[in-house]
Amino acid sequence: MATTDEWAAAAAKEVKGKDLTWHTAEGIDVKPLYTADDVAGIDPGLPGFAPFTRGVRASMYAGRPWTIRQYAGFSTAEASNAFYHRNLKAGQKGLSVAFDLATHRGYDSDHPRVTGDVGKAGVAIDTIDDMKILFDGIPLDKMSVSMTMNGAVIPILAFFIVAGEEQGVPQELLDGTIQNDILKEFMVRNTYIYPPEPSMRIISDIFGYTSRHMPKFNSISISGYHMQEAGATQVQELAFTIADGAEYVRYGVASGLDIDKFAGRLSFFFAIGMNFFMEIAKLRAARVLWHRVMTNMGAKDERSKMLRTHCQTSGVSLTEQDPYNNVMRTTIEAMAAMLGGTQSLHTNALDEAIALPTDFSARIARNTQIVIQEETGMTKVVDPLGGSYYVEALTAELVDKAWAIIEKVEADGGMAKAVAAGWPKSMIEEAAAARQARVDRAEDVIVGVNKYRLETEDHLDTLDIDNDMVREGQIARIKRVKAGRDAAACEAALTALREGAAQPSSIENNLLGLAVKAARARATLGEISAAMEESFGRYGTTPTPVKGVYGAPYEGDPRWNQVLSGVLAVERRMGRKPKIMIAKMGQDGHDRGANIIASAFGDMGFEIVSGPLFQTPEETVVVAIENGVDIVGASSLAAGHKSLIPELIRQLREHGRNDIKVIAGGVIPPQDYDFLRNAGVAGIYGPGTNVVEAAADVLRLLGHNMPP
Ligand code: DCA
Repeated sequence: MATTDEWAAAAAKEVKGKDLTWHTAEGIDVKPLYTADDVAGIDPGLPGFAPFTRGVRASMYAGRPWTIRQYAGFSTAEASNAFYHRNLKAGQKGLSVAFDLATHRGYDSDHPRVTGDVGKAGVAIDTIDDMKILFDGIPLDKMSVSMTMNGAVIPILAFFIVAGEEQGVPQELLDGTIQNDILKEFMVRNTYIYPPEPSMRIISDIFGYTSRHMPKFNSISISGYHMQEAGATQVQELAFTIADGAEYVRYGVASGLDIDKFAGRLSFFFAIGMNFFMEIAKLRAARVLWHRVMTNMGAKDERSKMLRTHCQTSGVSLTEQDPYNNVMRTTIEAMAAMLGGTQSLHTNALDEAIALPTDFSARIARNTQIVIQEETGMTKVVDPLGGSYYVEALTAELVDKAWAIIEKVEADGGMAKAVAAGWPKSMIEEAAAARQARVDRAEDVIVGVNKYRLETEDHLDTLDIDNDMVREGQIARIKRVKAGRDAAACEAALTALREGAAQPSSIENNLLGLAVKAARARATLGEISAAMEESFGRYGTTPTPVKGVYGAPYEGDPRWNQVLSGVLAVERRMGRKPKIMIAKMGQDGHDRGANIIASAFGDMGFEIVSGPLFQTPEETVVVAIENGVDIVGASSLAAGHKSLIPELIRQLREHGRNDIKVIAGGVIPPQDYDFLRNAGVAGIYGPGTNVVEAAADVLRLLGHNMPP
């Protein structure tokens, strides 16, 4: 039998001494070979038994495969309902509702701040009537429904409960999950409404209400997904998600709940990216960590310590370029999710990098899971990678690395305090900027983007939503609902909610309980949100870009130096640094792209003006003019670009400031480029743009003769 030393000598000879260690972004040194020595002392136990490393059920998929749960929703309740029926007929097993950004942020569709957002990145829900139409013909006692809602979680859950009631399904029988994870919103996704403290009260109130009345309902989906999408490493995603979970449990207990009465209904949600084995190990490590955390917090019931999770394949791993490659990417990620032991899975559609799925792309995405479940035999053996030297060693290493961050969070007093201090967000943003630099420098390969790029891209048909039509329809329905309700009864229910929000939490003042009464009285989503806003206020932030992380690896790079000289030349000509404002308009809080651009351009010598989130075009123009910027870069990831950016240009012209150039970046389908150019957009930078080249282009716009 050969020894590992003999193997090392043989391998070194083959590669002429080259170091084969892979230094991952997580700070893990992955070796080219794992052996029994690496798993000495590691016993992953058995599936269905603590600490659930190998899965939460004894029989796992051999007994019942994971739930195929595709996240979907767009335009109106009618259109989304029809889409759900088609998908369920074709083999989907559970529902997952995507709401539009107006709904997320607690605005009715007739609110002037949301003209660009209604029905765009999800379905518009303003009233209980919308919710009833959304689930028409879908029995809510038989179908488990997940709802991604965090900001307007109280009215949405109230509408869901009342929709069930009016379908004849009592709330005790409702099955599903509400995302309800506000901490990660403050960290990465920004679809909050209220400040952190009242937002945490909302969560405890939901735990209280659901533990009393909705025993089958998962009261939260503690989500790492958006952290990875925002650029977090797998260790960061793991650590902050588990730490978020611990914080929610602490708040639940502090509100007077018995830990074992609600913890069994907490669920999780992770992203699955392209680092195949790391993702498998991450899900296994998550279960070990949660079991440890919950044991330390005094949970007795094993169900309270069992981490059940949904997964979604990674959106940021998909490319606009050569998009059929996305089918392979999603397949690989789906396999990692199942080999890691997920309970439920969404597989992204191949056009997800640029638009909402069409029926065609949604079918391929769904069938990716069906093929794995029904054609491959992969589900027949529980945790088939259990005992793999590499997977077990990696699982243990991820547990240790994440635990170190969790301990730091706990030393800071828990995740709410850490989020308020801002360091988890900065850590993620630094990881995002570093990753962007690795991609732009082609150190991390993305096929079809920074390697093997096609000379010409094939056109892909994508879904476009007529936003004006959806908004008009919604406004008409809001009017009908308001005209048909008992105005006094509705006002009384809203007053009770207003007063409940102004007082400390109690069973009588439970916000969800009060909102259910308001929903029965036909109060709208905007009215219910506004009733709480009177006491809680509305929260807002301005991004602060990280410095030096993007630029550091470029030191000495010739192209980088050309751009730096270009910026200096413009600075000399203008007598000040060129100024670019990074603007986020509409209710789209996805600020990863905006932050990366701000960080990178800042490192290249531009002066950056970061606009606050959720601005109207008018507000953006005011900030741009007051700060004397040369360029406004509008970052759009949620399909509002066709209304918000032309309006911005119109407003600039109205102020006589045609000299301020407008560029656009983010998720913008190529077929919209001409429309935007005709509206006056000077440069468009879609997904896969090299940021240094984008800066070179901006210098050209500023009149500098930049070499190609
Ligand atoms: N043998 C026997 N029973 C099983 C087995 C098995 N092998 N596998 C599952 N079951 C049972 C479970 O006991 C469960 O019932 P319970 O809730 O009373 O324990 C039921 O079947 C449903 O299975 P589960 O694995 O819980 O799957 P889902 O209902 O799809 O729930 C979960 C998954 C992650 C817990 C949930 O929070 C969810 O659906 N999240 C989705 C979040 C989402 O879509 N986000 C969008 C971005």
